[in-house]
Amino acid sequence: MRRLIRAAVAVAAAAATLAPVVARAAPPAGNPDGNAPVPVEARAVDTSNPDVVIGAGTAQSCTSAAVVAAVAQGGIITFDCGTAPVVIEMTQTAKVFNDTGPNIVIDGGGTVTLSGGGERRILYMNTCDPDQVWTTSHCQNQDHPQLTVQNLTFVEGNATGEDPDGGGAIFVRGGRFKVVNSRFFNNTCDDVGPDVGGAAIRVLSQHNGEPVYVVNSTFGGADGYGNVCSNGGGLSSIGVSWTVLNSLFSHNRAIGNGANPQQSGTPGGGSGGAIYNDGNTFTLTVAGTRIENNHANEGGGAIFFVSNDRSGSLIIRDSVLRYNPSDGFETRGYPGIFVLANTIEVVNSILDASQEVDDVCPEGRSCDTVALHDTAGRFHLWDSVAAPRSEETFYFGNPGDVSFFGDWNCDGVDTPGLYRQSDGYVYLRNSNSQGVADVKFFFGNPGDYPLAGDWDGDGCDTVSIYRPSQARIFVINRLGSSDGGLGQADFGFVFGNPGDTPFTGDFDGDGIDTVGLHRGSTGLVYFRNSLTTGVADAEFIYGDPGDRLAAGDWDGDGEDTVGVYRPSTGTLYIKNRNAQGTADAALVAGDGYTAVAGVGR
Ligand SMILES: [Ca+2]
Ligand SMILES: [Ca+2]
Ligand SMILES: [Ca+2]
Ligand SMILES: [Ca+2]
Repeated sequence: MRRLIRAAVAVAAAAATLAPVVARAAPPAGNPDGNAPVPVEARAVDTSNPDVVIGAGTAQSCTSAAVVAAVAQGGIITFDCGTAPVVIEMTQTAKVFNDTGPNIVIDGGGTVTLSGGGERRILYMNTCDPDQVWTTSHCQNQDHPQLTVQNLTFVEGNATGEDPDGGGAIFVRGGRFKVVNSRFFNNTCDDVGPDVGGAAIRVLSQHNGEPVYVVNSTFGGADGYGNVCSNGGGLSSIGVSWTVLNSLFSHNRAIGNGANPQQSGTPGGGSGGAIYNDGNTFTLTVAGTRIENNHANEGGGAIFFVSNDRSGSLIIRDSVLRYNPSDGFETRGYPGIFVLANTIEVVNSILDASQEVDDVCPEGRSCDTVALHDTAGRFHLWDSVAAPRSEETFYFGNPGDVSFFGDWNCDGVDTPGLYRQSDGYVYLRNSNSQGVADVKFFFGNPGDYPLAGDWDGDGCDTVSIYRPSQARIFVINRLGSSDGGLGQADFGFVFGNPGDTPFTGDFDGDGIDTVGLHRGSTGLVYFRNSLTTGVADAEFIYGDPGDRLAAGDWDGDGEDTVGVYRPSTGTLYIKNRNAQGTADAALVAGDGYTAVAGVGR
């Protein structure tokens, strides 16, 4: 039976409005790279012969009251709101009655958005709620109703303070539930609590433990669209199995704190940035899915999966889980995941703590890359300033040596050098590999800092020194050899303040390297473009106290600019202009590096 449902009077606030342009630019449904096979029972339902149509061809006819009435009636529900995308502001939660259906399908046709306005949950089904009619004596395990939402967008649902709690956009207990081609943006639930979760969806008590299918759907998907709750920014459940296919979760957050059971003196929560699954025997299958840039205050920036009796299974296939930081805890070897399970199966998938960052070197340019020096005296030379990337590692020198890079043999490739401050010895190597020094000499006084650069533009780097006690730079355009002393500097000049750390680069692209200084306590960076005494040609604040600074031509435009390695977060921040402001790229490098250098190759 096909019936039109309309509100008798379209109240302005309750009527649909044409979606603003920004809503049309919102992330699409699903993971475009997902190719997991979708079982027939997980696919969208044919809604070409609906039982109920909401609206009469215009946005104004699509009201909250019409949606509430249609859902209460059940059956196959579609919309006729005109061709343009519409947002229906719900003034009441739409609730399923358990004696309808048993199949209930809500199909938004790809143009309908249901909004909770930040005020209320959008959709509710609960076989154990007497107000929605009890249809069996065992409400927690019954095969109906079977609810499907498809081609719909849910925004700004809010279940804060609700009982039962969680499920900002959708709460389901009992029967079966399925989500296809749908999107969830900016939904919320309680911000603290040990077990409350599912800013987008919370599900309990599915029939015979059969899975909830989530297919080709998006949760968050871009900065400013994420879903946020104490636990489970996307999905949350107890004792429920899920099969998540070809979907995208990003920018969702679990913001509670104190975990579950909560540590004393805390409100609890903060686990499962994207997905929070608790219970005994259940299975979470994630396939063809991307989970990226979600965050948990406690455990599992991407997935928190706890099978209390260790009978559950976590299966991840053909998926990418990348950069889902867990501030509290995660399972070793599974970045972004905390898991207690019988079986953990990861097949053809990427689990990575680092963020994907496009190569900062534009196509066709020749750019510097990065080398990091670790506390063990090992160099890590990146093949590109990008993530993912590969790196070469090799030992050279002793732990504690001051490292730098330069082109000692004028072949266009930078290789490492070391300065042993205790005895003023310089050790240079002409290849990026383990081995002894190719060139060795002494220069300067104990306590001096080494400076590598091409001070005369002849294409060869040499080693000069900065003497902090005098704030004086001694420049020399030749290398020593054979354990000899280097003799007199070519010239010297005063620049900088004692305590500042020197760095070198060609900041104006004239082919001559000059000297800058970095004040670690404040992040002040200043440099001159000539090797003479005088005021700085540029001065700006970059980075935090404690950052390690380097200069390099990251974008291949001929000018060296700053980058910093931040030990506290293990992150490298690259900037393509010598000025204050946000980094052009932030790359997770890892912990435990003492120095960073720009490396020409
Ligand atoms: Ca070289
Ligand atoms: Ca030179
Ligand atoms: Ca220069
Ligand atoms: Ca540059």
